[in-house]
Amino acid sequence: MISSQDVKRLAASLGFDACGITRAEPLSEDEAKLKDWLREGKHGEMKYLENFGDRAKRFWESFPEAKSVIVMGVNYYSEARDRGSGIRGRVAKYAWGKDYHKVIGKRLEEFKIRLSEKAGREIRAETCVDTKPLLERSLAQKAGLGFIGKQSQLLSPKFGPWLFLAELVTDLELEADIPFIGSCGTCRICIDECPTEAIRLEGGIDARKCIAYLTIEHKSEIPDALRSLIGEWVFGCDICLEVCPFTSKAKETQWSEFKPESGVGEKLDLLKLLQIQTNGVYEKEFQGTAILRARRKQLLRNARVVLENLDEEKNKDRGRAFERVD
Ligand code: B12
Ligand code: SF4
Ligand code: SF4
Repeated sequence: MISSQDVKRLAASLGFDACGITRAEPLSEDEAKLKDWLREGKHGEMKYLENFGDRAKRFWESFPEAKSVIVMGVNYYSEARDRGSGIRGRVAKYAWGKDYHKVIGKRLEEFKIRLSEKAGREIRAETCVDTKPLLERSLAQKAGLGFIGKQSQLLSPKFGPWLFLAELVTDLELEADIPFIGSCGTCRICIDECPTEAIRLEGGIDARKCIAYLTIEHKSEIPDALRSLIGEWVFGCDICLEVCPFTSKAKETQWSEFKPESGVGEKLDLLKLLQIQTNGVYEKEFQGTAILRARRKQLLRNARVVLENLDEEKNKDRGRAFERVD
């Protein structure tokens, strides 16, 4: 027999920063929320989310012996230490190092093998990092890892908003953890600081306005009204995580793969980006990083928007300098 404590010890020995367990069952209430969100069109061009319900149903039907979901958190926080120069755009922290799908996916496979060894039988386990129709934040809250903040990130009492989430759905019967109860209270800092007003007071975001969506998932041109609000973000956005008071809990990651030295780092050179003429060169340049989630055309489009914004900033500065001279 393998206990929940054994599972957590094993997860910690493999470097996972947090681990909790919840029962394997469809999350009907949360899926209903997702349905409403989709009905309101808040997902924009992320068509793959539209059949989430059907995919989730098929997933659970294909795994009737599933008993538990082991939810892992991976701390990816790194302090900014960029000393580079040039005309550059900001990259969200989650994409500084190596592609988390690959890094964590590999570690999950190892976890699965070690669990079978410990259990003394070949267990059935499906691994997931973004890759299955599972609402990862809801599962993490149910497994006791933290609560969902107004900006819709899972906030961990130990690591703040800087955890990747990953799961093993398994046929092992394990004792479930108590769901985490917490709330933002009256805080609304992220709502006030989000440049595009994408965060709703009642919680959750309108992805169509979110810079992370616009720079990574949105394939068409960026709407005129939002271009200047994107500021310096060339890939993703971290503002609502950086301003969250729970960021005071952040600690440097132990995963060398996610440090800025392991990948593209904190900023991308915009003029260099604009010189990438073919998809082949683009793929080679960003191989093994999460940047490839965006196509070459999208990243170059983002680079143009940020250049426009930096130019505007410079013009404003010049204006201010003249004001001072006068
Ligand atoms: C689509 C997606 C996006 C979209 C939409 C984001 C969104 N907020 O919905 C975009 C491209 C904008 C995005 C951006 C980011 N993402 Co993203 N994304 C996803 C993905 C693939 C699906 C999320 C989803 O289904 N969204 C639809 C909405 C409706 O679902 P939801 O917000 O999770 O809400 C559900 C529940 O949480 C619950 N719920 C929602 N609000 C509330 C409120 C209360 C009170 C309660 C009880 C429940 C509840 O009900 C909802 C419906 O089921 C997940 C992986 C996954 N499979 O879960 C990663 C994921 C959520 N993303 C992640 C990350 C890291 C990011 C970014 C930080 C990356 C960046 N810096 O650019 C940003 C953060 C932006 C933000 N403020 O959310 C991590 C989050 C980790 C964490 N600690 O929470 C995930 C879990 C990936 C992972 N495996 O680690 N993302
Ligand atoms: S990621 Fe940026 S744009 Fe998106 S909700 Fe957070 S602050 Fe707003
Ligand atoms: S900034 Fe405040 S309101 Fe927003 S998620 Fe953090 S605690 Fe909640």
